[in-house]
Amino acid sequence: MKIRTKLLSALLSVLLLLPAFPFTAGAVDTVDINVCVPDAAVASGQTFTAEVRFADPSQLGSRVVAGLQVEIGFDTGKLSTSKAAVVVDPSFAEECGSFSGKGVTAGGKVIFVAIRDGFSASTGFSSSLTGIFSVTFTAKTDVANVYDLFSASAISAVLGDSSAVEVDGTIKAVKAAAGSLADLATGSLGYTANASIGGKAVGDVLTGVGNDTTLSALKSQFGTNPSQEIKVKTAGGEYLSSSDVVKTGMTVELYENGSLVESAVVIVKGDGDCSGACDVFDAVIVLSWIVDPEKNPLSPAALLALDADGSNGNDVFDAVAILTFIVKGSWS
Ligand SMILES: [Ca+2]
Ligand SMILES: [Ca+2]
Repeated sequence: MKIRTKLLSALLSVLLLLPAFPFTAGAVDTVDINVCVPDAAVASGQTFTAEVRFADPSQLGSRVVAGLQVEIGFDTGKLSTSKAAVVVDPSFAEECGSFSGKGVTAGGKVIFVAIRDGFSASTGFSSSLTGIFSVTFTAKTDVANVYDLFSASAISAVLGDSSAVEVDGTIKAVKAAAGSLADLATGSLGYTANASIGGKAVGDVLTGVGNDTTLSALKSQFGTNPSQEIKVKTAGGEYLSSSDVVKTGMTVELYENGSLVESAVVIVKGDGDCSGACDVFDAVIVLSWIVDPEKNPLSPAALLALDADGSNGNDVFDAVAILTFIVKGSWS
């Protein structure tokens, strides 16, 4: 009851402020909304997230959108969710101010309403927006593919402009692209497929991992959503705990709803002895390898990490670059 009361009061405040805001048909331009749902099996008790987004934010630029109402029906026999699991996108929330409301009904419907705060006849939601809100569902039973639970007839949206004219558009469930390490890596992190060093294949690599980076610090550098998880394992197959340091040659793995999606070899620049940091011993081992690579072998991942000057090969200049890094404290 409390949820409904709050939603109602939000709606009421909107109605009081905007007595002339009925949605009526007639506009020509369209604004489409996607409900991005994982195309994956989810086991009983597991969670997954549906992201509600503008399909093409540039549509907002050509069309003033001042208010919207989105409803997503779900099968209460197979899924559960709550008002707390409906999370408004921060950028979108900023543009709404206090003019948004959300609720989950006992009958199995997520309802979201929002109006642009402080709009004028020419100012609706800005075209830099993508996300609107997300809903995290918990499976009550094993579901072969959660995407199949979001039928077109159960989701709806109505959008209006600041002249109280309904904006044409569509809302549909789309299969969320499984995330990739390349998409999710942020900041200094980089992903390179099929990397090699001096003609030796290393495989897919994650670069830009700094000295003494713990697993929890690394995780914070990925823009994962609640259905995704980053894990790192050693060459021996042991998974790191949060405070363990990520080192050259370890494997970073991306899981989506519990399934392994992608993996890559970790490269900590300059860390050729796989200690997790670049120090003087790394300069020593690259010189040892140069002098006698058969007696002092190094893995392709180590050689890539030791290519400190980025020449796609290993020579004395890598040792010089490593020593320079140590005294300067940065690679640039
Ligand atoms: Ca090292
Ligand atoms: Ca080099």
